[in-house]
Amino acid sequence: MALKAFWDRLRGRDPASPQSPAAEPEPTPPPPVVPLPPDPFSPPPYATTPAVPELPPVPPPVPEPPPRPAPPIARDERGAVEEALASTEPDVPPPAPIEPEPEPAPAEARGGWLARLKAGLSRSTARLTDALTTAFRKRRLDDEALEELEETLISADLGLPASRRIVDSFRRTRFGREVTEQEIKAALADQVAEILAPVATPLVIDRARAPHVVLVVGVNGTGKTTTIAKLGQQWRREGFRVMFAAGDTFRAAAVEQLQIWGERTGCPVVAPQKPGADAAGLAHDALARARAEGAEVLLIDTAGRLHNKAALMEELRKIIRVIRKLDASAPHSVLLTLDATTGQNALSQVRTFKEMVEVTGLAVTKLDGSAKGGVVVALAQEIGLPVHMVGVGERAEDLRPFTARDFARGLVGLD
Ligand SMILES: Nc1nc2c(ncn2[C@@H]2O[C@H](COP(=O)(O)OP(=O)(O)OP(=O)(O)O)[C@@H](O)[C@H]2O)c(=O)[nH]1
Ligand SMILES: [Mg+2]
Repeated sequence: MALKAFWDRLRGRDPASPQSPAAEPEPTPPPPVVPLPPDPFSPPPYATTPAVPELPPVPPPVPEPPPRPAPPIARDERGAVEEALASTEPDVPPPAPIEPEPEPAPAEARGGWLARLKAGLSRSTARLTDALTTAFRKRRLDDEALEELEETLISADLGLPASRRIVDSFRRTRFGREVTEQEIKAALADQVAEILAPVATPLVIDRARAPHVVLVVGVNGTGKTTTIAKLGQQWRREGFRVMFAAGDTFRAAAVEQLQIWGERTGCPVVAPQKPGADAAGLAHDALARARAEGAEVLLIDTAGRLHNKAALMEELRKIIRVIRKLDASAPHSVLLTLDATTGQNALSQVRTFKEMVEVTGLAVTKLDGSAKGGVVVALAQEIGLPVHMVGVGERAEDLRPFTARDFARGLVGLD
């Protein structure tokens, strides 16, 4: 039922939304606040761009673009993020010309994203299930088997603490019993779901903030800009007025990428007038404009790569300092994007970004790729930050809430 409602909503048309003019380069005092129109679905009062074209009712299925290979991130824990931050990731290629977003066919909707999640997790799943099968077929769950289970879980990126926790639970409840592979898988899925459940929480927009400011941070290539586009689309369809700020001011291609997503999703974009403009000033202007124009959500994109960690930290902190001059409670969410294909490196990325800013939640992207999904369990156990959503593709629709049970069962290869 929930899926049907979801697709029904997806098929319903949003009112086309105009886009904004370019932002002022320097912070300016906010113009007087325009009162909100009473109907939240009415077009927002942003002034300028052409309407987003009406989508064809039932477009033919469009083949998925091949996922971009993950950026080369070092696996070494110490210094891995430093390296990732300093790496010379090539610029994101300019996005394709704007075309109407294809509506996914309903047939794909049913189980489509779960199937993609499972396909993406298959690398982790295969490793887990192969090892489980070998270790436990017609065997008692004795000390040796439990040790093998622990090694298997660690090598599937679940990390030592979560692996220990799972194995201890097996030891308590099933020790010495003969177990089937199915039993082990189901029990493992339950254990994993138990670890994930406390962190599986949605990012809830507080309309009273007007706007709720979401600062999106993360290593380059982890999916910040794409996740902003996906969130913009999702929240617009839920009736929120959403604005984007192109805070990754260094690269013209990054600004252009967000502008194109803005047009596709009907979200106005506040962009710098020239590359290299001060990101904090841009964020300040964007917040002033979002307030003045009655936006309910402001998503701020940021640069993932500066020449070193200290420079990135300074830039992010400055953005926060400056927007707090307008709203002392902003940003209301600091969303860290993590590329699931990088495995354990995600943990050191979270720790590094937590030192820089107060990260409030995670978006785990590229779970449709050859993901090392086990790391999400390690993140839940060792970091405990909310995992708000998962990315399962490159399209604006390819964002899903993170659900513990689905993920856990996908990880161990159960339907
Ligand atoms: N398959 C897949 N690809 C994704 C997903 N999310 C993002 N991508 C792709 O990953 C690449 C990088 O995404 P971006 O959103 O540009 O990443 P970014 O963090 O903004 O990168 P920088 O701006 O360089 O810091 C793009 O090619 C995206 O299409 C996802 O969930 N699945
Ligand atoms: Mg980007």
